[in-house]
Amino acid sequence: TYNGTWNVDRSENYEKFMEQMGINMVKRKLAAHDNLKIILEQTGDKFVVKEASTFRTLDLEFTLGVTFEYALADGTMLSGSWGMEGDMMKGTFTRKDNGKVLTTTRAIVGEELVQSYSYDGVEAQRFFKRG
Ligand code: MYR
Repeated sequence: TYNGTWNVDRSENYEKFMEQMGINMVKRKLAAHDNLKIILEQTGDKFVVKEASTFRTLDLEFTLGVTFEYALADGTMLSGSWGMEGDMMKGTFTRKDNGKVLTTTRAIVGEELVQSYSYDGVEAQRFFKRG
């Protein structure tokens, strides 16, 4: 189950990923230490998400397979949805400013939640531990 509190522990290639996303260096440096915390609560197809970081706190809800909008911390708007493929969450989101696609997955691997990100040929991962 994805339910619970997840604190980011470490990231792989996240700096490169943010660069590909067009995030400037100052923001990338800050984002590398954003202390991201995600609280997930799934009931059937519905997820309630609470996100907290050094940048902001945000509450949102989505339903699997249903398109919603999501603003990145820098204001970039995404539109897309999450689905389930087996036990893995797979999200496909489109940037509203340039139409490019960002895909992301969440999976439980051992004791960790691993989120992968892919955009414009660059991939990254962030690893979360239960809080
Ligand atoms: C959620 O389930 O947490 C809300 C929806 C997430 C949408 C996709 C998130 C992509 C985040 C990419 C961060 C990139 C920063 C440059």
